[in-house]
Amino acid sequence: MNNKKWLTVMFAFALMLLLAACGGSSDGETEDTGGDTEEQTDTGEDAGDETEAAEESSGDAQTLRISIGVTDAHPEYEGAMKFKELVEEQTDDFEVEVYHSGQIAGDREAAEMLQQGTLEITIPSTSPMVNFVPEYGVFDLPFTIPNEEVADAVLDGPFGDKMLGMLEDQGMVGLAWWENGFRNLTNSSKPVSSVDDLEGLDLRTMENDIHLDAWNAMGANPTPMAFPELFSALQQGTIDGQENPYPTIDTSNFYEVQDYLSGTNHVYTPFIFLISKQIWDGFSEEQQTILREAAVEAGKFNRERNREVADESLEMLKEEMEFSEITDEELERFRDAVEPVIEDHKSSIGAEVVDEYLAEIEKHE
Ligand code: TK8
Repeated sequence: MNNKKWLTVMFAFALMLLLAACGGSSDGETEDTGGDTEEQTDTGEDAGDETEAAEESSGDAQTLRISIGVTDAHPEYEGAMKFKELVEEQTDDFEVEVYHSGQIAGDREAAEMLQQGTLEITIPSTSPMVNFVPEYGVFDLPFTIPNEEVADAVLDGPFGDKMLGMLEDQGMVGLAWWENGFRNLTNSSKPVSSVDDLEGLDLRTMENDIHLDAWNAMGANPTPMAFPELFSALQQGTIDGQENPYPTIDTSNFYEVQDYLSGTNHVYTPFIFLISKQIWDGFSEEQQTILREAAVEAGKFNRERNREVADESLEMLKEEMEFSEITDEELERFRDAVEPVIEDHKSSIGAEVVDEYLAEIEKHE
């Protein structure tokens, strides 16, 4: 082969590689996105923006990616953007990127990525964390925390501090408590206003044995599933219903594929702000202080917004869905049905920590 011909072959080969590389990257971002098609287009665009922003910035700023499961209309996203603002106004050391709608991963998988150091930050529900630290199950005991004021007192006090520290052995550092909120049931087959109405309903639960057992005890037929898969499962009718706080039912558009809403308020789920320990250990004390304070501050903002949005969402959802109030008398029957589940799980969670949690609630009630 003469030189000229060789060059032509090389050029053609290089061009092929270039084309393959361009084609491969364009749809990667949207692949894992949950939710409906509209949401997928949305998240794809946003992810693209973030990437461009990261490329534009110069210097040695370290990128901190935050993965959340809910959409960019949710108060958790607002809190994550507040964290970004607070960190970036104090230091040039970090650049924060927020990935919503489970584009990176669902709660459990994101936590595993933190352990491996392949993702920096996630803000999951505490419930899937029982798969790492069983003590987190206290937060899954139904009908324990009665209102947001008690939730704040328990989480912001010594009990909350102790729980935050428990994931360190698992390679994750807990920096702050945020709020997912009180969970409420939705379904597509019938109004549910009593525990008897749950008979035979196929429900999605979080990946958590206490939730599974609780719904079984109440007569439903629960299946665990990661959050990013939930919208399409509801849409396709592979399950009848699910339970989540009002802001999520609203911002994940569940009301489009669910007709009935019940004000069960059966359990309060905190969000926990987690950073990879591998990555955290590489930061200076000063950097750690900035990140911790920003996580706490953004968490206060998130809780405040979450409560406002919960009220607004409920009003909106009442227009879109048939709402069933649960009477106090009926709620007693829900409580009675799950009572044995609390007893059963006491030993798997740890009897001592369960008693401590219940005493802490009682103190602030
Ligand atoms: C979002 C989840 C979610 C939770 C669930 O990542 O899985 O139902 O309530 O909102 O944390």
